[in-house]
Amino acid sequence: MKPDVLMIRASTPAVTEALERRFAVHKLWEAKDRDAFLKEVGPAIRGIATDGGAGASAELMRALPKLEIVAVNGVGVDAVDLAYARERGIVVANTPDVLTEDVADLALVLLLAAGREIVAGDAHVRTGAWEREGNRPLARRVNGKRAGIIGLGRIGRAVARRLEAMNMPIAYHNRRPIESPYVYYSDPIALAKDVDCLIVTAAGGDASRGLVSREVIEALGPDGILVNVARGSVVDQDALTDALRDGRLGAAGLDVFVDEPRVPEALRSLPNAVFQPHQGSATFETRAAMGDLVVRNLEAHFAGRLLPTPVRL
Ligand code: 8YV
Repeated sequence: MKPDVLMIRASTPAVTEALERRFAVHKLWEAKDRDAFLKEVGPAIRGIATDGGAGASAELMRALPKLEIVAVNGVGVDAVDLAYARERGIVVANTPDVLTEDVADLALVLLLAAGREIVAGDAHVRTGAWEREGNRPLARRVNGKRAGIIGLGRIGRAVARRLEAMNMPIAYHNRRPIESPYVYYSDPIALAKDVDCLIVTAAGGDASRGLVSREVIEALGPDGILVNVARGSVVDQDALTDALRDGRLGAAGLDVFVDEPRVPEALRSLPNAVFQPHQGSATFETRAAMGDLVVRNLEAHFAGRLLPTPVRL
């Protein structure tokens, strides 16, 4: 008998089919009455397939008494109640490494797009403003500027490699220094003071909540560029909005927000910010590799084998 797996959100047809070949898949997002659906299928569910945003709350896991594994289609597990999973002996898997280079690419895109005002330039051509009004004002250089990375993990290091190619001196903030060629700052405010561009690649969750505070944003200053491809929770979004509006921060490139997909109008309307709707890992290639890892983690678990990419709880 195929193990029963609860899918939280829709995935690509290929991933859904791969799951359906191996498991009895129950699609939570299709349920009209979530509670009634969980009451009906909940007692049989042994695995969850979810994504980084939806995760798995304690409330959801409580409705699944036979739950053994949560497989996340993403590297971030901040939306999974890890303490509850640990308590219940539920194992958690994620999809590290396969998305690293794509997320780093997007960080670089956002940094350059924010600095060089790519979106406004595009509109200038598209709307005919170039012909009507003439050239656009000058924009900020990015290459050679000092870069700070908040969270020098796998993705942070992949960003750093790209910035090295752009001749940017690199410093970073982690909770503790790690083996790396870059300058360590224990204080994110001091780091922001000393750099021109700050790129946020830290894991989400309580440990990093509000780490890029009002003070950090102020320290980055009116010529500074902030890029966030991590989680909206790492940055004080209200402070960021205020600083961008008042010119106390130069520009921002944001792929992630506090309450996705809701982005406050006050932030959305700012001309010195460039946005993406949480697209860091959203390429055909990476999403296929992530989906494959989700399937392989579930498969390994139900076959009694070691998981390819377990999360240490
Ligand atoms: C996606 C992500 O949001 O890996 C993560 O932590 O944020 C992303 O890859 C998502 O989980 C894809 O379904």
